[in-house]
Amino acid sequence: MTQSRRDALKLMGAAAATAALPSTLMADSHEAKTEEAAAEGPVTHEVLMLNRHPDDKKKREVFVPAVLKINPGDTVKFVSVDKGHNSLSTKGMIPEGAEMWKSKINKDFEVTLDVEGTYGYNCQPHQSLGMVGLILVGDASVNFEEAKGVKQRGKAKKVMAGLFEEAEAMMAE
Ligand SMILES: [Cu+2]
Repeated sequence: MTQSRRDALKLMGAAAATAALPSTLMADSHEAKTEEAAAEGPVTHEVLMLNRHPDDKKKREVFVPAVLKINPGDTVKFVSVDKGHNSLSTKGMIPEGAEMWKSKINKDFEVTLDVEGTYGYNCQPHQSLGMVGLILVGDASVNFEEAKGVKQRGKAKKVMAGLFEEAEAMMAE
C-alpha cells in the first residue's frame, strides 16, 4: 500500500468516526427522552384558542402552539381563551383508526390521541382565515404525506404549508 493511500484511508476512518458520533449521541438522548416520558405516563398539553398571537399581533385567529408533538396516549386540551373558536379534526388529516373530533364553540375541549400519526385540525368559523393546527403523535410519518396532500381553503393553504415545514423540522430533531 502506498503512503498516500494509507493516509486517505486514515482520513476516511476519521471522517466516518466523526460522522457517527453526533447521531449516536442523538439516538441516546432521544431514547432517554422517550423513557422519561414513558415513566411519567400520559400528560395533558394545552393549545390556546386566541384572537391574536401573543408574539405577533398581526396574526389573528390562531391556535398556540399550532404544531404540537406528543406521545401516544397523551391528551390535548383546547382552551377557549378568546370567544368564538372551536377545534375539529380536518377530514383526511388523521391516521387510519383514529377518531374525528369536534368541539363546541366557546368551550374547553379535551381529546386523547392513542393512534400514532399526523393530525390536522381547524377552527370551523376561522378555517379559511388560516386558523388551523397540527399534532404529531408518536411516529407522525405514518400518514404525514397523506395529510400534507389534503387541499386547504383560503388562508389555511399558506398557514398549513408553514406548519408542515415546522413539523418536518421537529421530526428531524
Ligand atoms: Cu377560530
